[in-house]
Amino acid sequence: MIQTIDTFLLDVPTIRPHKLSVATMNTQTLVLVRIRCADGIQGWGEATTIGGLNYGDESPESIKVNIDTHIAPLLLGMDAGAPAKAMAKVRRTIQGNRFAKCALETALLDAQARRLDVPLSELLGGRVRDTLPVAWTLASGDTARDIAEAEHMLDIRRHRIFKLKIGLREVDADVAHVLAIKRALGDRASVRVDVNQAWSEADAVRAIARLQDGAIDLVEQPVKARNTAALARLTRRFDVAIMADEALHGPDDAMLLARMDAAGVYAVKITQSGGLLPALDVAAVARLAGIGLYGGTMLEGGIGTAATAHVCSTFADLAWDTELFGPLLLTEEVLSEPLVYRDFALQVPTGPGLGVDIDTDKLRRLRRQ
Ligand code: MUC
Ligand code: MG
Repeated sequence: MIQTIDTFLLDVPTIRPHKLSVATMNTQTLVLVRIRCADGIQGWGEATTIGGLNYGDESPESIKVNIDTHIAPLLLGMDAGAPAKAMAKVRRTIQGNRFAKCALETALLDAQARRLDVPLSELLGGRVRDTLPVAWTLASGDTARDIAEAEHMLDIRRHRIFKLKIGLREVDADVAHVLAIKRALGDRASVRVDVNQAWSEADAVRAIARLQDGAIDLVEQPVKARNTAALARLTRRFDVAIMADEALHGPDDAMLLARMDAAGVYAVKITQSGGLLPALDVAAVARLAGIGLYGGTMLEGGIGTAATAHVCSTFADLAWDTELFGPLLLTEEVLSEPLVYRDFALQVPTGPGLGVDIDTDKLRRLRRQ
């Protein structure tokens, strides 16, 4: 039986300013959910988002209030051994609130997998890979500093895929910044850009032509999320792969974009999808439509990152790898044993459930009062 559901906000400083077109992050607020069951088993989930309300329409505070006030009461007393049934009730009753639903589904599945003594991936169809190559985002806003950061990551064999956050400055300055970094790194790295919706279609046409000539591998969400027609025109126009991120809020969007041939790659995010099972649906649509997969992040800490890793470990084809580096951007580790990053890849945890545990002292210390 589901006995208690607790939510926590943890404010954790980032290791450096993280500049996106929509916000500059100096702190990340982790949203954690703990479900305790009558058989003594507990599960953890995460609903972390980016930039308050600058990035999306759920804030850390709204997620917490909505779970505490409206969603947790639906679940209390239900059978903890039937997570699908519990989530069916939540999905039937609650509109929107994708991040909250994701955290609750993660916690329920973590608990159930621990109960069955299997890694969470095995409840999702089973893993086909134990390691996931991980991109790093260069977002200091300074070209020389970004190149030095990339060189360091190559030296320590942590990342050889780099995603550059652009869209804040004018197009010519951004393009020059990206091409300078690609010239410095050459064939040693894959260089990609994420515009976070900042460009008009005309800006995008002008910029992407030059990025494509400069051997940039991937262009993420260049135009407004709801301007799917423009995304489709850009996908048709260019050879360089165009990825949908903010345009993709779960399986319905995945179908819509696939029908329009609007993107060559999908950023699969468990929170944006509204849970782990809906994220698998997004991936299934992509597979059937010939769209490439990329394991995306909302810069979650260790819980959400591990959950996404379990999901991605089940993908037979993960052509564009992942960006599951969230915990590495934070100054504090909230897990008792950190996730392992080695040889340019994240090792998918192998223990029961998520295979990671919260450090309760850290939780007490970092928790917003
Ligand atoms: C996004 O839009 O992709 C993921 C990595 C990063 O640096 O920002 C996020 C959000
Ligand atoms: Mg993005």
